Amino acid sequence: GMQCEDDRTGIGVETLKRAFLDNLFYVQGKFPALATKHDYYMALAYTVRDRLLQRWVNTAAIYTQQGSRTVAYLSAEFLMGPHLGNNLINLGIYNQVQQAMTELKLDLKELLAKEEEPGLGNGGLGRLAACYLDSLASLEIPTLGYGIRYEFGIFDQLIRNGWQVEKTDKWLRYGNPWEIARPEWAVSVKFGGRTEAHKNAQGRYRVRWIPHKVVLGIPYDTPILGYKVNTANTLRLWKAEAPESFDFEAFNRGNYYGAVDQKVTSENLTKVLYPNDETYEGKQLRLEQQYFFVSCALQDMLRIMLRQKLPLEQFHEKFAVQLNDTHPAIAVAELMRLLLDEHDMDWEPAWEITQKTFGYTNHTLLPEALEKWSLKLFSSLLPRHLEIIYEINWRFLEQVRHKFGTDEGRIGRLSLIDENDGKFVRMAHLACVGSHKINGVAALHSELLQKTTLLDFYEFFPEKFTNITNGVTPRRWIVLSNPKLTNLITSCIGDNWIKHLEDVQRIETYAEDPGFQQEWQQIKRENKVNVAEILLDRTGVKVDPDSLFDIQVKRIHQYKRQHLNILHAITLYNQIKQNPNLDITPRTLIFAGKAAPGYYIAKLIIKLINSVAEVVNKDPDIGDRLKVVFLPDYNVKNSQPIYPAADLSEQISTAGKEASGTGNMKFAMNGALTIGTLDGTNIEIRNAVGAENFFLFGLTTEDVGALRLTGYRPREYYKENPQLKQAIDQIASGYFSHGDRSLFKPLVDLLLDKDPFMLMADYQPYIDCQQQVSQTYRDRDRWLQMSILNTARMGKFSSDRAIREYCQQIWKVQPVPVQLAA
Ligand code: DL6
Repeated sequence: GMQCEDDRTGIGVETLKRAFLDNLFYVQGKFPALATKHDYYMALAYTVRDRLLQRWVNTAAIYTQQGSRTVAYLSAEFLMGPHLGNNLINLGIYNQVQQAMTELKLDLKELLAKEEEPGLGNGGLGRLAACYLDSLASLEIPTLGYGIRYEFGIFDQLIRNGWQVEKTDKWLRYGNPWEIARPEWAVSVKFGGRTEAHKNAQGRYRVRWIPHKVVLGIPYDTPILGYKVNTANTLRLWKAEAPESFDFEAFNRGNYYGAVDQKVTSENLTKVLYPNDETYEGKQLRLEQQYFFVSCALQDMLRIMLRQKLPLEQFHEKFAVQLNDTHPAIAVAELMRLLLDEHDMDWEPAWEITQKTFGYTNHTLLPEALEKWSLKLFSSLLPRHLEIIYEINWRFLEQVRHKFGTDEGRIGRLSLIDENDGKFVRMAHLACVGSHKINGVAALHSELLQKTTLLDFYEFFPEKFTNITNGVTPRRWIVLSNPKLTNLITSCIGDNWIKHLEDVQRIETYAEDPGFQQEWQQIKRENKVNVAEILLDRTGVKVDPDSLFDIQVKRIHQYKRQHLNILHAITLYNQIKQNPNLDITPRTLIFAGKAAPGYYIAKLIIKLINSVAEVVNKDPDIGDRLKVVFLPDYNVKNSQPIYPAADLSEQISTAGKEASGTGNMKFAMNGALTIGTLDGTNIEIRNAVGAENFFLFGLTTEDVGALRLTGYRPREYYKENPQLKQAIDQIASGYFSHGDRSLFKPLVDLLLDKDPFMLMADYQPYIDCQQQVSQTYRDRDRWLQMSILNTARMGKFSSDRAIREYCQQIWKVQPVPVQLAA
């Protein structure tokens, strides 16, 4: 053995066992006979953490020493998923740890399952931030992720009687071994009050902000290790606390309850994540959260600059700050305030620094998602920022007039203030004006941004606009989730593909190799058996692993059209009922996803899926030919077994609505074929894998626009299509709701009268395309070849490629390799 290995850093099996038992004793305070599974998980987590800390501290030392240019990724959401498994992969010690646990008569899988995931995000946007942190560290780019340490993340979803029920996510209940509090770096954040003028030392007028309240921000740091490198970056999440000194002594002397009340109010700020995906909520607390973490982050960056003795004029040279959507867009005004009011800088240099500092990523075209804050709320919470925004706007609109003359329509459309229907601050406009680059997240999305939502900005400064197509990390989404496929690929082409996903292309030569196909099929089957066990355990539904696994997992939203998928399920059901001997390709339809708690129609869609499932699954005429299952509580942890088990990936949003999609990438990388519309990155996936290896259907973005213009009449499709009519009539008549005709009426009426997402128009093309899928699945060799080619050609969709593009086009940052000090 490796006798000389340090117990905190060594990676030999004997060392790992010793370190693990030591942590069980000295961290958990247990000996094996009393230890619970959770104690063992914690002991292992601390064992891994020790190995991370060695890299983390070295990384910090090198960044400080070299004064490295740093990416600051500002995001209200980081949907990290469980850390343990990912850290084992990135440290390269998964196998050693597995062996160590086995020798201690423990099962690594069971310990991994004990980790509560930090669900600090809603969906794609938060998960993208997590993939990007993995790639940034793997590419050795100095990075700080800044966000909010929500005490309660996205709710846990229960299904009761077919309905979604939300349960508080108490993820911190048993402690979090992955974070370290840094109270020594706490900052103060002001809210409310008023501003006043005063003279500075040079006798020049400056503005002072006298707030109504002050909240403390405490940073909690989590190390983010790259794959097989020594770089460990930092995710710095802020928790709100009451300051000891402010209201406590000055205002509440002798008023103990008042003081405690103040504490409770302050801490409410970071209590809970807003569970809305794609709709903003004009709630005061949400704006407070946004300003809170942004101010904490910028103050923290200023502290780092001062510590490194860098002049503030170099802020944009030290930091490239990315705004993950408009949630952190208030940063534009906050950096201006800090430079002007707290560091006595003049407007022009402060504005130049600000614009050079920020980049803005837009993640949606849906109008209901565009954030705007009423002037009333904004001025009461951030009076100084409103003054600054007025000044930015005034100067900006002067430039607009200079370029385009007095075109009041254009000026009204570009203004940072919306005066159409009440007065609002438009956060996307603030982000555009305050950034030097603006990007969409897929080619189509970036094009539509320039042609529609941000057209006026595109006309004013076209050079700011660019596209960076999203990507996902192959470490979590292939290596960790699909170890069997990983081993097969690596046994053929070596393991370079894990860092350079373009290399998986090399498995193309095996696409028609019978031996390879046989192994490929075997792995898919084992992954399906695994999911079949999970489904049985969580839902009681038994499914056939030899059926076609047809999967749609994502947030529930009308534009994503889970209800179109359900119309297909009903159609298949009716076909079998009409012809009981029908020789159809057996299918298992799997759904999962959360609905925003206040999104009534989305919740009704969940109820519909479960209601159809109930009828279909217990019908003896149907047997194993069709099953419909809704897997509750979709999150990162529960999703990891899903992608590797899919035969078919459902990406069926109305064209023009899904900015990118990232689940589509996870599926295709794991060998699922896609049925999809020409939307988001489906288009780019289809181009990459080849049109012949992709099931395309439906209206294009242009078709959707044209159909709207000429007058869309959804009821006509219903009247003229007997299969569609039968399916809709069954829903309406209570066939799936024990005769209750009122239950699904809102959904049926919506589809027949307005159908804003054009399910009626896309129904028959979808059904026909699904028929093609079923046919193709029967040709085993053809399907396997298509599946292999999908994986082989997905190289572009690694988040490493996306991050390289951000580094070159937007951030202008270079890798900073880290060596471990001897
Ligand atoms: O860019 C990540 C992700 C895309 O893949 C999805 O298509 C898009 O819907 C999602 N956007 C949001 C919007 N949230 N806000 N604001 O979550 O971003």
